[in-house]
Order: sequence, then structure tokens, then C-alpha cells
Amino acid sequence: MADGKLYLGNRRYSSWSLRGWLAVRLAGLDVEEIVIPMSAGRTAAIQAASPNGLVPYLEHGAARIWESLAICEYCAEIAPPLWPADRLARAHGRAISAEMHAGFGALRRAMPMIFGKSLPGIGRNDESLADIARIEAIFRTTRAAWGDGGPFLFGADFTLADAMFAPVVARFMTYQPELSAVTMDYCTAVTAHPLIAKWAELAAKEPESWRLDKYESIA
Ligand SMILES: N[C@@H](CCC(=O)N[C@@H](CS)C(=O)NCC(=O)O)C(=O)O
Repeated sequence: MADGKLYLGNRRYSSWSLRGWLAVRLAGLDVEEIVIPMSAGRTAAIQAASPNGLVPYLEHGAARIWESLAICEYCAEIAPPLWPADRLARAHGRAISAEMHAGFGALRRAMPMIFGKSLPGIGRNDESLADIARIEAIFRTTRAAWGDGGPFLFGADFTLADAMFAPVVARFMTYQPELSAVTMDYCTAVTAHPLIAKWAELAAKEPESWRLDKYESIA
């Protein structure tokens, strides 16, 4: 029997669910995944299941954890290598992850995650492009300081910082803004990660009836 439950939204749309799911899977927690199809507005079944009415939401043993970043930290206590071993690198990883968690609203609004869809050129405005420029600076400076030895932000290991930025990579693949070679290489590596490939496979299998016009009508 599993040790708990992880509540998620549609894999096609729920960027925060992707972050929580990556953390839980990277930590190797044995939890049942419950995917709740999202509505156009607030989803009654999500509000009924989760204390803050949002997904991801993790029940693991007696622990009850909502908010993707809190789920990441819980998973890192179980699997410490999910943050970099070096204290300065770890502090930087937490800073950029917190920045992701708190910000980039313009990018999120203009380019919502629609996993597997191709919408090149859509969603570009001054604010979303400014968010993209800041994200590219994060990728560039983090990889320059700590990325030697592998393709991810902190080198060979896919850390929680990579998990926090994985939905941004998915957006970049969908909307294809102009990106530097450093960002493109990073996006290629994240997309090829086995857990991202697994998420893509499961997203593609979701029923057509789960699709939401508010996202699918973006063109
Ligand atoms: N700050 C939250 C954001 C979570 C969030 O906004 N989740 C969305 C799905 S991506 C949600 O549950 N929306 C409610 C709904 O669709 O009913 C976190 O980091 O977990």
C-alpha cells in the first residue's frame, strides 16, 4: 500500500503540479497520484481535496503539505541531494526557486503551460519578454557558476531548482521565443530528462474531454 497521496491537476496545464510531482518522484516517495481534471474557474474537487484549494497537494504519512515550494523542501529533507551539496550553490538554488515561485506572472499569463502544444510566436509582449530576459540571466549565471560537469543548472544532477523551472522550459518549447544558445541547450537537456518524458507521455494520454477552451483557444 502506498504511503500517501499526491493530488495533481491536468498534466497538460498544471505547471505547479509538474513541480510538485518532479520533487516527489525525484525523492522516490511511494504515493498514489490523483489527477483532478481542472475546470475553467476554480475546481470544486480540488477545493474539496486540498487545504488551500490548489494543487499540488501532498499527503505523505502524517504530513500534509501544500504549495509546490514547501513540497520541494519536504522532499529535500527526505532526499538531501535534491539541493546542491555546496552551501553557496544551495543558497543560490533556493533563491532562484523562490523567485520563480513568487514571480514571472507576466510570462505565466501570456504563455500558459500547454504541455506538448506548439504555438510559436504567441504571447510575446514587453512584460513577458522582460520575464524571459530575467530567466535567461538566471540560467546563464547559474550555469556559468555551477553548471560545469553536466547540462542542468547545477551540473550533472537535476535538482529542485531544475524542477521549479521545468514548466518554464515547457513554455519555451511551446511558444518558442528567441532564446540564447545557453538556454536552448538547457531546454534540450530538461526536455530529455526521463521524468519530463514521462510527464509528456502521461499528458498526451489525458482524455480530450479534459481540455479547456481557455487554453486551447490560444492561437
Ligand atoms: N502557489 C501554489 C500555486 C498552485 C496553483 O495555482 N495551482 C493551480 C493549478 S496549476 C490550481 O490548483 N488552481 C485551482 C483550480 O484549477 O481549481 C503552489 O506553488 O503550489
